[in-house]
Amino acid sequence: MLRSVVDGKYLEILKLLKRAKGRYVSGETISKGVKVSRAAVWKHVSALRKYGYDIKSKEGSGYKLVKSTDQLLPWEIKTSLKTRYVGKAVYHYSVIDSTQDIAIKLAESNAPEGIVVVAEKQKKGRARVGRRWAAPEGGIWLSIVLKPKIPTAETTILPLLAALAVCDAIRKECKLDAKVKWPNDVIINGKKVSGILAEMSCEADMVNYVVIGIGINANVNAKKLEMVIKGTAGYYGATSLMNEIGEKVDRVKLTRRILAELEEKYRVLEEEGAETIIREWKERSATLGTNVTVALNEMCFVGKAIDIDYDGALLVKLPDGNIKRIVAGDVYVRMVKPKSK
Ligand code: BTX
Repeated sequence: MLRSVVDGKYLEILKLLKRAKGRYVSGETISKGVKVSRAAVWKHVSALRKYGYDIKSKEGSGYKLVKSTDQLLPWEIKTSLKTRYVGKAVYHYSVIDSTQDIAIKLAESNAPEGIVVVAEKQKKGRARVGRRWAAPEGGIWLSIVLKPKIPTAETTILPLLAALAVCDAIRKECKLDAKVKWPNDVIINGKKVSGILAEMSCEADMVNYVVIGIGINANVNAKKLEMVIKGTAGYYGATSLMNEIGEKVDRVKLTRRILAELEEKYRVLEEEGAETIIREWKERSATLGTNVTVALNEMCFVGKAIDIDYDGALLVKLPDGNIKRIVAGDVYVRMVKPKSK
């Protein structure tokens, strides 16, 4: 694991290099500015390169930052992060089984609300109802600890809220027509680009914590990903932001935006209740108005998705006119476009 509080000297050197805006900074200037020996400057620069920073060195000129890192390093995420508490502490891993495991451990040991665990790659990414989530390098795989002051029954809205936050962050940061698909997916052109997993601990009517897991296929090769997950439960095609845009996205910027969107929507939920979140979710919905196939345990039925209930449940109108409430968590909804007349 990478220390969440990195050696302050790295950050000071980075600051100097960033301030130079692509120009060389002499070893002597860095050494004086950061108050370490020239040999230590060299050592720190080598360490920064390992974190993915492209730093050139030239005899007689010094060092210049050619390109910042693409890794989701805590200090990069926290720079100009516009949140009050979400993402103020970030734990970063290069490879891990699941960010959910660490976030749950942190939540169990009374970690503050808003703590984030992020990984470059997951070996055993978890999805809903015991499924697996493919999480190769290039994606954004993170978990956030929340401690909502709402009744347990109302937490069902949280996965929808998180999907909405991701959807809006993608729209704003990548200018893509992202939509939400009930209950917790974000899709682009009908294919899944992001999935959300909410795991919680509660006692009676009190929520101890909810860990929201967010997976986004950012700079992932969608074709390769589809080959890995094709045919698995819940599969209906996958895409990535890189595939949709045709170039890599800035994962650090997008992560910051996701955290800010999530904190803001969460504030709205706590202060005003679920109404606004549900309205916004409906505005971005790819599900409402479509015919859906709902697979619920052993049963399967078709109907038209007509609305979202106050708690995030999907309301489906059956062919006999009855309305069925589908509660998130145990169903798989396949959307079928209504036939054009
Ligand atoms: P879900 O049940 O909605 O989706 C799971 C299904 O989605 C899988 O069975 C498979 O068909 C498909 N799938 C698997 N991987 C991908 C992918 N990368 N892109 C598109 N489709 C895929 C979704 O559950 C919950 C996902 C949460 C993932 C995050 S990542 C950070 C955190 N840590 C962790 O272990 N899980 C969460």
